[in-house]
Amino acid sequence: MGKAERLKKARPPVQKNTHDGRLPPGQTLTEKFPILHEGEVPEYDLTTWDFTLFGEGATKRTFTYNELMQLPQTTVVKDIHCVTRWSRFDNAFTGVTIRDLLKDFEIPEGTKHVMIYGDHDYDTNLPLEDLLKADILLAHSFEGKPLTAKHGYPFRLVVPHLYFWKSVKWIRGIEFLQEDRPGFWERNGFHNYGEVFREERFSGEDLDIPEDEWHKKDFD
Ligand SMILES: Nc1nc2c(c(=O)[nH]1)N[C@H]1C(S)=C(S)[C@@H](COP(=O)(O)O)O[C@H]1N2
Ligand SMILES: [Mo]
Repeated sequence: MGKAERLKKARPPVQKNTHDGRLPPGQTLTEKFPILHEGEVPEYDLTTWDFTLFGEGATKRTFTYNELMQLPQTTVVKDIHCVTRWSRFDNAFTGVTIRDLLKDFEIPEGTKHVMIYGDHDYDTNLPLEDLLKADILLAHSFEGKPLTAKHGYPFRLVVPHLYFWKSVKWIRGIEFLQEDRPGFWERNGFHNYGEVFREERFSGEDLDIPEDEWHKKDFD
């Protein structure tokens, strides 16, 4: 059974205190930081690591690790929400805002969506408008320290208003798309957009995820 199918079959959690509307529906608060991903944690040599902006009609632009670190640095403090029902408040991520990253990059005319790519072979789609929100970050640090390997070192995307599967770890590039296309989880039963307060968990039939799904995972 696929992940979406398994989660859909389970009982919904009893709704508890929603922290004055701050906790999205169906979520449980945790102070730990669960670790979730498909496949192995990649290892990198930062002298060969790179990050690429590309797409139809775009002039491809590649950044080294040092080039990204020299761009203006921003810290955002945000709540994050995983589709497996954990939420964590007040997470301080530091890095480069997508707005700063794209300052000298010409986004191809007609771009409405982007595909975000991460190792190993992970991808997820976003509307361009969402990517360009002021708080969207290419993050290298969490709570003032470099991201751990399991949380996405050296860089991950942070998209706080959508479920956390959109926040690609081990990010390697962004493709500018003329036509929307589903990414990995979007092809596997999850919602194309994933807004947390509207509970956009699945595509198609809207059922529930067990409260304890994420307790089975690793965390730090
Ligand atoms: N490259 C990559 N990024 C990924 C994933 C993945 O499998 N591969 N999983 C996503 C999912 S489903 C979640 S919930 C978050 C988890 O991030 P965390 O482990 O730092 O909590 O990473 C997202 N980013
Ligand atoms: Mo997830």
